[in-house]
Amino acid sequence: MTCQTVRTSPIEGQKPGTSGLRKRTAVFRQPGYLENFVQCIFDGTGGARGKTYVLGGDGRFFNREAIGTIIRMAAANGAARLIVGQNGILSTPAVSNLIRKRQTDGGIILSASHNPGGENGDFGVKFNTANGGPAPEKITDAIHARTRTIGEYRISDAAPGDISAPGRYRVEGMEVEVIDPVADYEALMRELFDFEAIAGLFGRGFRMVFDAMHAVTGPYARRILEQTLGARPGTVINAVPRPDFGGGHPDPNPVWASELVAIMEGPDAPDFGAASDGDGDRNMIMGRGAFVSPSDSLALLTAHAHLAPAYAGGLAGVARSMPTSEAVDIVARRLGIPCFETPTGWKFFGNLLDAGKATICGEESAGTGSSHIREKDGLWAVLLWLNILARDGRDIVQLRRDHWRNFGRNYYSRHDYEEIPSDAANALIADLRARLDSLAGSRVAGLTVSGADDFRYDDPVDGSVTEHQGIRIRFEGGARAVFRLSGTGTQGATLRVYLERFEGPGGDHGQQVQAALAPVIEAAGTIAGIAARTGRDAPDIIT
Ligand code: VG1
Ligand code: CO
Repeated sequence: MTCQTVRTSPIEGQKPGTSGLRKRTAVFRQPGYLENFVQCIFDGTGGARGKTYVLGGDGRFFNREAIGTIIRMAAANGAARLIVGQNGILSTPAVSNLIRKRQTDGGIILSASHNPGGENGDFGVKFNTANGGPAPEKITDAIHARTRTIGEYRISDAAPGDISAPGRYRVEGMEVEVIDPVADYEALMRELFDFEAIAGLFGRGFRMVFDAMHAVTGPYARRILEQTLGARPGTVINAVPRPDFGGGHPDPNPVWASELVAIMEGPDAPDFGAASDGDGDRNMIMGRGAFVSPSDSLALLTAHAHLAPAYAGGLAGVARSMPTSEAVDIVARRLGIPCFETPTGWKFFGNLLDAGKATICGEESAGTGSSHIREKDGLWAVLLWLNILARDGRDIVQLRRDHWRNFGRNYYSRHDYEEIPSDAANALIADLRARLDSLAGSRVAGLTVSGADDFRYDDPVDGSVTEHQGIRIRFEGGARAVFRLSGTGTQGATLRVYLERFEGPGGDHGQQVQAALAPVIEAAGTIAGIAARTGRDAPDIIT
C-alpha cells in the first residue's frame, strides 16, 4: 500500500455556490474531478496533516464511491482520523453536531441537498469548519483559488475499508471510526426538547406524517419519532434513503412533497405533517389542510420557543435571510430582541450564532435552526413544533390564526423561473441594478415604489462586507419584491422573485396568497420585464 501523488491540472468552474460545489453527477464522476476539489479543500485550509474530519452524505448516487475516494485521499494527506457515518450516511445537521461535539477540524458533506439525485441528477460537496458551520466566503474563496493552481493530488491505493458497520480500523496511518449516524443527533435533541411532553402528545392519539422523501432523514425520523417518542408505526413515509430519491426532487415544498400535501388535504388528515430535504436541513410544516409557509413558521417558532426547555430562558436574538418575510421581525420587536438580516445561505448566520447574538435563524426556503448547531436543521424544527403543540394545546392552524390576529399576516410567496439562459438572467438583474436610483416614485400596477437597492451585508461580528445579494424594491404601504439568482442550480440560471405584502392584525387574513399578492406580482413582473426577458409567462415553481 502506497500513497500516490497524482499529477493533475486545474478544472474550470470549481467554485462553491450558496452551499458547496454542486454539479451534475456525471461531471463529478469525471476522472480527477472530485479528487481535485477535495485536494483543494485540504490545501485551501492549511493541509489535512494531523487533522480530524467528519465525513458523510445523504446517500445519493455516487455517495458511497465518493466516500471511499475521500477516505483514501485523507489518509494520503496525513489526516489523523475520520469519523464516518455508517454506510456513508450522515445528515447535514448531524455532521454539524459531530464536528462540535467531537471538536474536529471540520467535516465534508456529500450532498446536493434539495437538487434531484441519481446518475443523471446532481451531486455536491460541502466543507464545514470547526464551528460546525458551512465554510464562510473567505474559506470557500481560498478553496476556489486553489482549484485554479492545483498541480497534484494525493491518494492512497489502499482499500477504503468497510463502513457498513460501526467500528474502527486504519487506512495507512489514519484511523477511521465508523459511527451510528443517529445516536449523537438524537442525544442532542433529547437535551433541547421535552421528550416526555411530546411522547404524551402521541400517547393521547395525536397523529402525524413525516415525509422523508427517500432522503437522509428517514432513519433519523423513524428512530426519534416512531421508536423513541411513540408515534405510531408508519408515521414516517418514504423512509428508506434511495440513490435517486425515488425519482423525485427531495425538496420539501408543496410541489415536490405532493404526496404529503395530498394526505394533509385528504378526508382523514392527521393533526400535523412535515417533510425534510435531501440532506435533512430543511423542513416543511403542515397543519390539517394548511401549508404553513417557512416564513410564518419561523415567526411562530420564535414566538413560542420558550415552551421548549432549551429556549425557556428566552432568545438572545433572531436572524433571517433578506428575502425571508418580515413576519419574524414583528415578533422580535414585540419580544424586545434584535433581528438581523443576512444574505441568503446559512454560512452568513455562523458569526451571529458564534457571537451569541442570535439564537434562532431562518430562511424562506424552509430552513430553520438555532444555536444548538451551525446548520439549519429539519428534524429540529419538527421537534420544536411538536414540543410547542404538546405544551400549548391549540392545534397548528389555530395557533397560526391567533398569531395573525395578534401580529398581522405577511402574505408571502416565491416565484422561481428555472433553467433560463444565463445571459438573459444576468441581463435582467444588471438592468434592474442600473435603474435602481430612478425607480423611486414610479407607479406600477397601482403601487408606488418607495425605494430600491442592491442588498449589501456588513457583518456586525467580523466586519466583512458582502455585496450584490439581491435587488430589493419597496412599495409604499410596506409591500416588497426581491430579485436574485440562485446559487445552487446546475443548469442555466434560476431567477427567484420573492413577494411580500403585510396585512395588519385587524385585516383580512383569509385570502388566497397569490390573489392577495396580485398587485405586487404584477408590479414585479412589469418592473423587471420578466416575460420579455425570460420568454416565460408564468413561473415554474410557486412556493
Ligand atoms: C437555496 C435557498 C437558500 C438555501 C440554499 C441551500 O439557495 O434559496 O435559502 O440556503 O438553497 O439550501 P439559492 O442560491 O438556490 O437560492 V440546501 O438545503 O439546498 O443546502
Ligand atoms: Co438541504
